[in-house]
Amino acid sequence: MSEILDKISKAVIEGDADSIGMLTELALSKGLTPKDILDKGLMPGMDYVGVEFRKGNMFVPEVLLSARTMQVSMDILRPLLTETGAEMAGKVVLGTVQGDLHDIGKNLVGMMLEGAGFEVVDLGKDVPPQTFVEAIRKEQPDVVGMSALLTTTMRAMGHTIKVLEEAGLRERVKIMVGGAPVTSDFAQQIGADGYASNAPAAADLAKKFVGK
Ligand code: B12
Repeated sequence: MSEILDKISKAVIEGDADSIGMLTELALSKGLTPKDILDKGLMPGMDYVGVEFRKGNMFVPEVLLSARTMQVSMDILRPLLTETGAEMAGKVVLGTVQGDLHDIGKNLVGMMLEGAGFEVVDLGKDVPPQTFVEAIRKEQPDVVGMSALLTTTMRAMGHTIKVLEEAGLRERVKIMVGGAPVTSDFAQQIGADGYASNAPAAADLAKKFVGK
C-alpha cells in the first residue's frame, strides 16, 4: 500500500503529470481513501518540493510542474473528498487584487495550499473588494490570501481590507498578503495578519493561522 503512495509522492516531485492520474485511480481501486492519498502521497511530495524550492534546489518552472501534477490528482480526489466529508486543514479564499492581472505566483500559492491539505477557493485575478466580501460570506473561509505584483495595485490590498472591515467581516478571517513588491512591513501597515515571500511559506503561514 505504501509503495503506491511513495510512487504518488515521487510523481509529484518529478512533475510526472502523465502517470499521476493512473496512480491515483490505482490507489483508489486498492481501497486507499482519498484522504490517505492526499495526506500520505500528495502532501509529502509537495512538502519536499517546498523544502527544495526554499533551499534553491528547485525553481519556479519545476515547482509549477509539480503543482500541475498534483492538480491532476486533486481533480480526481476533490469530489471524493467532499463526498466523504474528509476533514481538511481549513479553507482559504485566494485572489489577485483589483487592477492586477498577474496570477502565476497566486496560482502557485493556491496549489501549495492544496498540497498542505487546505480547500482553496480561487477567485482569480483582478478581483474587486466586493467579490472578496461576497466570497467570505458564502464560503466562510479561515484565511483570505491576496496577491499583488504591481506597486500600483498593492494599495488595492489595503483598500480591500478596509472594505472587509466596513462589511463587518475582518474579525472572521486571518488575512495574508504576498507578491513580489509586498513586504512584511507593508503587510503590517495595511492591517494584514501576515506576509509570506513564497508559496511554501504561504502554506506554513496558513497552517499557523489555523493552529496546525
Ligand atoms: C509574467 C509577468 C507578466 C504577465 C502576467 C501573466 C500572468 N498570468 O500572471 C503579463 C504579461 C500579463 C504582465 C503584465 C504586466 N506587467 Co508584468 N511581469 C511579469 C513578470 C515577468 C513575472 C511575474 C511572475 O509571474 N513571477 C513568478 C511568480 C512565481 O512570482 P511571484 O508572482 O512573485 O509569486 C511568488 C511570491 O511573490 C509569493 N506570492 C505571490 N502571491 C502571493 C499571495 C499570498 C497571499 C502570499 C502569502 C504569497 C504570494 O509566492 C509566489 C510563489 O513563490 C514580472 C517580472 C519578474 N521577474 O517578477 C513582471 C512585472 C511584475 N510586471 C510589471 C509590469 C509593469 C506589468 C504591466 C504594467 C506591463 C504593461 N506596461 O502592460 C502589465 C500589468 C498588467 C496588470 N494590470 O496587471 C512590473 C511591475 C513593476 C512594479 N513594481 O509595479 C514587473 C516587475 C516587470 C518589471 N521589472 O518592470 N506581466
